[in-house]
Amino acid sequence: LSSSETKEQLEQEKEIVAHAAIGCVKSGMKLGLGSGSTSDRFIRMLGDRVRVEQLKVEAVASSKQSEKLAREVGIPLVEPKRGLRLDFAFDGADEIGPDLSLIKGGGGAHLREKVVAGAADYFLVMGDSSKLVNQLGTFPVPLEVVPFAAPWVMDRIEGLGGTSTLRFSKDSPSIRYLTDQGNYVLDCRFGEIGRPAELASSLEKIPGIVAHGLFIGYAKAALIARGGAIYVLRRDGSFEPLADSSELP
Ligand code: A5P
Repeated sequence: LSSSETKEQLEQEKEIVAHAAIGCVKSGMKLGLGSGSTSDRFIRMLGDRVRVEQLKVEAVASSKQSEKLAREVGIPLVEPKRGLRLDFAFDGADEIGPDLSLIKGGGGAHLREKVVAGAADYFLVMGDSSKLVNQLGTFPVPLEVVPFAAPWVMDRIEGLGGTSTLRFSKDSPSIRYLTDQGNYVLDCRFGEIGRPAELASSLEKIPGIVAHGLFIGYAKAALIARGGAIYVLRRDGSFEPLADSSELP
């Protein structure tokens, strides 16, 4: 495959996996909406179902961008509130390990994505075939950091054997990228991450990191599109074709 064919294939897989995930949604559900290109597709499809089938759902958005899109397509939005639990949260990922540990935050929204995933009874990840990896670590781990702390967080990352790069805006490369909360993002490389949970707990000890992009123990399952087929990766490591989205959870 040429790289453009591959890109086209991955775009198609994103469409197929978002479509499969939509099959889990039933009227009356409270949902968490992820961020990124796969989640955007999911949000558009959900908007279609809300309009066409008069599906009654309420959703919490995990980024300003997803919030804007959800409003545009007519999904009723709610804010976090005491006692609110979500039936499902749906989101993409940058890397999906065989044990469902994830790297997220390529789009810089991982803090709110983690909050939303943590408020859901079932966090379902949607991935094209490029997202499934044997070991995490090719994609850098994003850290949302308080600007004041950034230089010392970079020193601490070096102390852990990693390297970090401050993220700049894609549109204006001289401007630092800012998260929805007004914080910086450091993209960190640690080589292959053999023990993601250990790295996550080391990162959690560093003051100034508001959220890291490792999601350990959050996902209940991942839907992976490969060509025209959808597979389900579960916590027990099973990886099987999905017969019917309603079999989840
Ligand atoms: C956003 O902050 C990320 O966590 C996304 O979920 C992740 O980057 C996946 O994005 P795509 O669906 O665009 O690949």
